[in-house]
Amino acid sequence: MINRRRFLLSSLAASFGISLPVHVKSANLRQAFREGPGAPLIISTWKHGLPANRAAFDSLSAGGSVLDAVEAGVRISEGDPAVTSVGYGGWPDAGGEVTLDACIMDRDGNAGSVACLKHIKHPVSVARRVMEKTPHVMLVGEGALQFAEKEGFCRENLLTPQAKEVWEKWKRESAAGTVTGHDTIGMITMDSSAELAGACTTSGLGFKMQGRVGDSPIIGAGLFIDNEIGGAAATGHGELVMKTLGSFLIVELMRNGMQPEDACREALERILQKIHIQPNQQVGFIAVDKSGTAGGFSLRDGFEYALLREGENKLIKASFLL
Ligand code: SD4
Repeated sequence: MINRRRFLLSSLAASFGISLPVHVKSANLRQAFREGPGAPLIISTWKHGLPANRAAFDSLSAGGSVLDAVEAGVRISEGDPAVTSVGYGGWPDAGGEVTLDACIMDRDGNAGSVACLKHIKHPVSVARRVMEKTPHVMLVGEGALQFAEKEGFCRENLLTPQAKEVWEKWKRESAAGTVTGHDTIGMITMDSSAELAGACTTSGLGFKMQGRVGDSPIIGAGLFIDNEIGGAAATGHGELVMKTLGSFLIVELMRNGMQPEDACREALERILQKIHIQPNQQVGFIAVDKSGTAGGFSLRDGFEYALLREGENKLIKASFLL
């Protein structure tokens, strides 16, 4: 009880701008979870997060690790051609090529990432191999593809007839430089022992400049996990998230006692303070802390996230700033 009181005190102190020593806050977050129900919690961005959450939950239920679960979860969106912003069926770049960005992070602070990867349907699984089988964090382009093939991943055509049609229409009708789409999947999974893992995977902004890489595969921007504190993930215009290292910032704000939703809001305020944003730009964040509190927030109206906890998997409309 004393520890729960201290946890509440820490949150209260944060709301008055008073900072407690980091080791006290971390210990309180850990203790608060131990006093909680200890059920898995899975949060992910957008409506397609619902089936992804379910797959992550099924993986945990089958005895998978929290890392297995987060990978299994986002692979659902990667493999679904109806999800036109992730993996197979994703909208291509300006040259008509599907290039994928993804990252994954485990409870021990290990991370793997791929960017501008062509022809491979499940970039998150390649990112996991980068993490587990190389001394590096990130592989890009041709090198990432070579590594994937060496690891046994097969080349596939990722451009569906539907995506090709949309791209051809864009080429005929749209002004050069117009980009679109905000449906990256970012997921944070917490198992019943409060261990955390996260993943983020996308085909990036539709019709992006060739060679462009967004926030999603950048550790600290599209995703960050600190197993002592919590995790955060981003969706939307990656340039805004990269310039403010949004996910890392959110985890640091939670380290200082802020609630996940407030931390997401604060990271969006930071974007507004530091960057001149365009009228069409959107960013959404999700976050979970070690006590099992989850939340999200977005710059503008329209962002939703999927939250699975205590057997219920539901879509939540995020509050927004503008
Ligand atoms: C990017 N953040 O490449 C991604 C795009 C996206 O939901 O659609 N996010 O900038």
